[in-house]
Amino acid sequence: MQTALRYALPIVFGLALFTLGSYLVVSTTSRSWFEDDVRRRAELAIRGAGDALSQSWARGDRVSVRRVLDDITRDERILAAAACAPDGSVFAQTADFPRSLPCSRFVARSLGNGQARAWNRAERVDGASVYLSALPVLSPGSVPLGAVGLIHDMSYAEERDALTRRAALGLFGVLAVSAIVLSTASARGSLRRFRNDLRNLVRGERSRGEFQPLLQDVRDLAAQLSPVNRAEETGRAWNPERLREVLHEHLQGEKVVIVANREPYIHDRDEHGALRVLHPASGLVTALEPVMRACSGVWVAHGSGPADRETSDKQGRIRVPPKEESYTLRRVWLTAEEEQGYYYGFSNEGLWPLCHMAHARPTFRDEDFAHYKRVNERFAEAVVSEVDRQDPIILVQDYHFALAPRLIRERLPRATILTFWHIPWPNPEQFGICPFREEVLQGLLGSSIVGFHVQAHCNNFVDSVDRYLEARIDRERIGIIHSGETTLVRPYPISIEWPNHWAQESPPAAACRKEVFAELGLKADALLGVGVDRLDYTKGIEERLLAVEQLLARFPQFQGRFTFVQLAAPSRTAIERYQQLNLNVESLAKRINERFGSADYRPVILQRQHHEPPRVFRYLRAADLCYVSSLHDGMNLVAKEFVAARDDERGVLVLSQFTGAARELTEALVVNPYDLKQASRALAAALTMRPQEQTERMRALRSLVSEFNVYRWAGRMLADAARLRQRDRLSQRLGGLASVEGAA
Ligand code: ADQ
Repeated sequence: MQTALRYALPIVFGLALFTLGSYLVVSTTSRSWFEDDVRRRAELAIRGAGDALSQSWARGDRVSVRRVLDDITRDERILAAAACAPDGSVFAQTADFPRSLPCSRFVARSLGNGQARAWNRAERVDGASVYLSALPVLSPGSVPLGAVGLIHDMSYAEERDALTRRAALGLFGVLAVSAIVLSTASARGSLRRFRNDLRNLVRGERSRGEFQPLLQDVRDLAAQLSPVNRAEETGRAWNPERLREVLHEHLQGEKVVIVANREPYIHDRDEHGALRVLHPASGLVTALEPVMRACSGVWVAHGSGPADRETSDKQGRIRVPPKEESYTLRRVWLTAEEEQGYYYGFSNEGLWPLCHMAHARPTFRDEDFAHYKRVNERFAEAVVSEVDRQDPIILVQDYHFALAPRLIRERLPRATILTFWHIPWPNPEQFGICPFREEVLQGLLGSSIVGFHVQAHCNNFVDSVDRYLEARIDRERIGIIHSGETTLVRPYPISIEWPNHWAQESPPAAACRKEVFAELGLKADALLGVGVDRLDYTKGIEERLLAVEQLLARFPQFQGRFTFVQLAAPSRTAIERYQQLNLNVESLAKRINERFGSADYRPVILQRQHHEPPRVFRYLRAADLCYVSSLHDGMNLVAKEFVAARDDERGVLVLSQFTGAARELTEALVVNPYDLKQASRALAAALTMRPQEQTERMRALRSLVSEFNVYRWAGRMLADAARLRQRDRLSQRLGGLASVEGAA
């Protein structure tokens, strides 16, 4: 034993020195990288503001300079900015610029001694680790106008340093224990072998088995340190890994809780009594499920499947996705009356038609709203029972839960609540007809951030708050200050996963075409159009079929050749308007088939049932065109799914201008679905489009959807949440500053 210690002690001592040395090198190097990065950001920010800043400053336009400073602080690492006049007074500053840092300091450093130069320094301000920069700003005639002072957040550098320290300590522990064990072994007669092995290890040559754990630790340490600065790389594609990085690095790996009415997996029994899992036809589920698989956490939803109870535990929990369990689905059980009032009543007979311009009259009933409130409370309670900290991140989804953000905030005041409204928001006049408008708005303002697909919906929401509540609107930063709390309002255009696993798992496009043509009994030279929707009046299915009728009437060359297949998932069938729509669509299809069909030709094929995604994708891959004719749609993911499905770069998307998607997918043939002449012309153009043009358009569309995918949607929202939390914490630490307000 003594011999062993004689060998072990110097080794352990050596290892301690080695680990300390490595820690100092890694820590100093990464600190200097951070500081370089910060300096570069400061220069880029000021250079980027360029003429706009100097010209506004030279004009004495404080409002414009303030706007430029606000833009600069959109960089998630720049916390506050001030434009400081040469006499040391403040010319303009962002709301959260700390009073403890006088402008005169920045001016003295960057404009002192008659010189204009950049100055940077790491400091602690009121206990917070920050980095200060001062950069001179010159007028177009090179006269110094003053200096811009920037405060950068350095808390992440500290966190990284603490991680490095922990990793180094851990490594030292493992190395020390291993050294003792190995030296005991070496003392038993294998000294020479031990030396050789150690030499090999140091040289990086292949080592023997006993060193494998040490090497693994070294690799782990390297892996732990490697993400430094990675998340900040620009131009990186958004994917599950990057989304996880945002969550782990910026939000310390907190789990995410999603609240949504629809569950991602519905359990059911088939006609033989066998258990099966269905994927609901829902844009929300399509978008959020891949996000949840990437992030993990809990999805709280209404348990609506006939076999849901028997597949869940006592609390209504089940791990999903089936066979690849990575997150928890927490089912909330509703009575038939609750479902009627909350879901069919207030949500779908009230808010849905209220928010869509599709000429359906909203119906508001007191008893529906009472159920809506009660169900929102039940979901808020379910959320509280699922979180494991006081400041969780909660993603509230859609118009079923307008009251939930406030109810959650009352129970968890420090929660970060991101609410995403998946449908349009109407203008204030239209919204004003809702008898419960104030409660709905107050409920939503319990959120830290409210997101919509497009800026126009954000503006409508802000205008509605302005019209109906006592609130202060910060139009520059698009924030609403209500009862002392701030809610940011931001556009986050939703998308789909990319690469899309349904598309990847489908047979090649040519095989899909063959299969679908055989299934529909089409001739090899037939032309196929496809529509995929929930059977909902906002999707413009009647207008779509009318456009097909016009196409066949105005362009007879397509008679006998063109078939339009509509996959329509029955939806909200308990509501009369939907029953009416079902009948209308059926009689329209019948009329067109009678007018243009023959014994072996049906121009319109209606498939009114739920289709599982593999089948939807087979149809999307088989078609010559996809027509999305929504009368009003927040985004419309079918349009993006069609693009994802076409890895053969063929097929034409005809897209309604009233979808959120039309703002992004400009290479589609964009139409007004009410204008049947225009729409039928677009269908004809799609059917006669040269393959080369199809490819060019499809390639452009695919490049766009691949970049602006759902991971980016979620990542940007989570990054904003992280920034909000960071600023909130910093504001608290800096003391006396407007807390959440400053984060806006
Ligand atoms: P939805 O109104 O449900 O979504 P959408 O975005 O088009 O509309 O998504 C529908 C989803 O259901 C797609 O994934 C589609 O493949 C699937 N689907 C449609 N018909 C189907 C069928 N017959 N069988 C099986 N699956 C079918 C709401 C808003 C949209 C917004 C999304 C996401 O109304 O504007 O884009 O949320 O925010």
